Amino acid sequence: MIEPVLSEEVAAAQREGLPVVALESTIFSNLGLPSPANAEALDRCLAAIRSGGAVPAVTAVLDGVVRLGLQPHEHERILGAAQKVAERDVPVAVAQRWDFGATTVSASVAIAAAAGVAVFATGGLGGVHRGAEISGDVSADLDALANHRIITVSAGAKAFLDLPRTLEYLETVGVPVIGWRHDWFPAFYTRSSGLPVPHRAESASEIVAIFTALTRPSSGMLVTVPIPEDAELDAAHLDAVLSDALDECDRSGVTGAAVTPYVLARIGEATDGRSIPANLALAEHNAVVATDIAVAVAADQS
Ligand code: PSU
Ligand code: MN
Repeated sequence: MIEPVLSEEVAAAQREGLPVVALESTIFSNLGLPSPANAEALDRCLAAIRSGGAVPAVTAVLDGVVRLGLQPHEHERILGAAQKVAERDVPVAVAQRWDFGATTVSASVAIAAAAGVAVFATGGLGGVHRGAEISGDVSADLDALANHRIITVSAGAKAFLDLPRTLEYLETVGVPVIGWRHDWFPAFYTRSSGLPVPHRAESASEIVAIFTALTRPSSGMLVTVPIPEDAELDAAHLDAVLSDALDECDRSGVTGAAVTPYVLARIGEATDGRSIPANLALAEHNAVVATDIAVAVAADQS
């Protein structure tokens, strides 16, 4: 079983029932965002969580230790070269004492839920990849949401996924998907995929009420938050870029865990870097919403 080592601050917050928001580390590593945007993303997410009155808890595997909540001097380490750690890779990263394992959503929800943290913020969730009927490529993020008791806040799932199948999968594994003040499943850089979310909520207290009423002892839920309007990218251009990038993956044999970092990098180039500020804006905004929810969770439990 995962037994994360908590920072003193996160341990104290958990003891005292104070709000905590977990963050993954893949998006801040060289697999998620280029430098120096990754450092800015981390700073903005940490600041948003603190200014909303919660304690941020970044997950990572550092020197073979599963961590939840880092010291300020350690933040530098998660900005660098990383080995991607999904939930199934956590035991390997520990046993082989990986220097820096960057945790994805699946690993992060497993780690945060193991410590009883109720809220986790990310940028975009992994999901069912286009062509999954052939490749079988379905992100472990989806099963992790179904198997750990935590609220995940994301800007929907990445646009280059098969979003209808991603929603179907979440339905199959019993994960509630709740649109945050919005009727549409967001497509990361754009506010709507054109697919309706099954349910919507207007407030953090509604989210907490749903979380409290979950039917299974250890399953989670997804809150989808659209990218702020002023940061949204042009959907038509993005579609063209995505198709090209996915074709390139096919041609050059990029598969599995390498697909997401590859496509993200191509989108960055093809949008003249405009995907980067969009990514930062949505990650920060998700952290803001997650903090509101974490504050409501703490109030509910006190
Ligand atoms: N979305 C992003 N940047 C990322 C990811 C998603 O905009 O870096 C990462 C997340 O950590 C997510 C992971 O959990 O990609 C999913 O990877 P895969 O498709 O291999 O499961
Ligand atoms: Mn995959």
